[in-house]
Amino acid sequence: MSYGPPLLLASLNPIAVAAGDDIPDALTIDGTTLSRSDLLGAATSVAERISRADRVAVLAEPTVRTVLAVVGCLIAGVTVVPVPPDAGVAEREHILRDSGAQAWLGTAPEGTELPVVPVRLHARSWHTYPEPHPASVAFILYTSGTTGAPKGVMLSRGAIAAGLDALVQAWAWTWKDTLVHGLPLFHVHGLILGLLGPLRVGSPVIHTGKPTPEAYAAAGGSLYFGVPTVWSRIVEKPELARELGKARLLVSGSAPLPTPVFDKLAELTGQAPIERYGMSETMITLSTRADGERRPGWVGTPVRGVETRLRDETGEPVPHDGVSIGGLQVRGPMLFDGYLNRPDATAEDWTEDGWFRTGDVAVIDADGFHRIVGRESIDLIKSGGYRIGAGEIETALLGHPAVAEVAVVGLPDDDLGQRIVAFVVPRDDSSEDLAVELTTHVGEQLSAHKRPREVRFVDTLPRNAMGKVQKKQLS
Ligand code: MCA
Ligand code: AMP
Repeated sequence: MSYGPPLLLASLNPIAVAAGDDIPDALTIDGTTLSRSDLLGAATSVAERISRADRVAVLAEPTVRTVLAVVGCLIAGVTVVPVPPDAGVAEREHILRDSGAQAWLGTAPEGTELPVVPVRLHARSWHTYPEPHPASVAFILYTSGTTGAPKGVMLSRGAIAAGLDALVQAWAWTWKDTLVHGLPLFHVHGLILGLLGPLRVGSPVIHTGKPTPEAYAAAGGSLYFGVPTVWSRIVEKPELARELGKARLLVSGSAPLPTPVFDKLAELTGQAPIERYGMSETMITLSTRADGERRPGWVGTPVRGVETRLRDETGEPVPHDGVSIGGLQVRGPMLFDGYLNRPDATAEDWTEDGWFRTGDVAVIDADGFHRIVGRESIDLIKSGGYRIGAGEIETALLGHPAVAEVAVVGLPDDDLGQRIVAFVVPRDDSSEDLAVELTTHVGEQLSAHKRPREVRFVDTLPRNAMGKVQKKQLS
């Protein structure tokens, strides 16, 4: 008999749950609140149904079913492959094929060929499972590269535990906090930090469905997570923003927080936001601290266990003087285990001496504060906090018969940070209808957030003597 599990989700430890009449509810999502006992009992029942599987796909809608599926897999030691609920045909097929998921757990999209294992909301089991090994892969999270289809980032239980504990320390996060967010449950931000974080710490979490200013203001939490688009929409509604002044910490990440938004948020809520920086591959490596300086435009210092350095194009060190710009490299216990089935791409990302190349360009000052200056590649777009590869959208558009040539770029956008714009050379005539058709086509093949916000028809694309498209000239 083992009483260990689930150590990763420490607040769901069976002994603590059985003993804790007064411990707070675990979570509220989609209008339903679950006590810790409900969550543990229902998720353990899920674990019993899938404990012989290696890897299952979960359609990551923000629902109780998704939470039970994820927690059930973590209890049983089954790897979860979260699938964006709005993933189009090509993206979903790629994720299923590449990941080797054996079944859908919970809700499945129509017409699927994989078996479906239902998640029962009212079933309960109190069986206990041994804690899976920390090196075992908990999640395969699909994330875009500059070209090709998304790659599967393998995150181990040990990496997740280390990554969360570092944030607990940086943000003085305790079970007394109530976390509020409305972020998607298929990326590190909403899923690992926003769901597993509270279940590790023991703080309740309220998932608002969508991260609207109204829902954030009404939730009455002490700790809030948002991408910059969420914060910029909140400061547009001063009355609602002021409500957040009662919170302990407002945390921004996934993309650069514009300085005016930082300042406005500080003015309206009486507190400067915490900024932190991370990647699907690394979890969160840099952050300002609950008890430390919060400087607009800067993402703070390495969290516990992380080291960083800057390198130029030739691999030579770049001084940490607050002005010199270099490629940011990181190492630490929360890094991923490589891309599934892609040893080539994994090897490319690591230096010979064991540092991960983030692909971001940064400066570090003499106090160890970091500022992210931008990305090395123009082909990785950040829109609404989503990382989107230009190549993937170009491939989808080239699959449409009306498209002769295409170049996709991210152009500056006050709301989204960058917005996806497709420059298209049509085979025949262009029209407003064709623009809508192409946008819909991308949505059918990929995910909704990968649809171009704008399609601009052009006669030619700017190319250099080698024939390569000069994306910097597209604006
Ligand atoms: C959007 N719409 C469109 C188009 N684009 N319609 C037609 N054509 C298009 N091209 C639709 C939307 O589907 C939506 O419809 C409506 O227009 C309004 O869009 P909008 O208000 O802009 O909202 P949104 O774009 O749907 O959402 C904004 C958002 C979202 C809520 C900020 O981008 C978001 O959830 N971002 C979070 C991303 C994230 O979690 N990233 C973490 C990864 P309708 O209203 O009908 O739906 S980064 C990570 O994990 C690392 C480790 C880190 O550092 O955190
Ligand atoms: P993803 O893998 O979707 O999490 O995207 C990771 C990328 O998001 C990083 O490589 C950065 O380019 C960007 N990013 C995340 N957090 C920040 C931040 N606080 N400031 C600037 N860029 C960020």
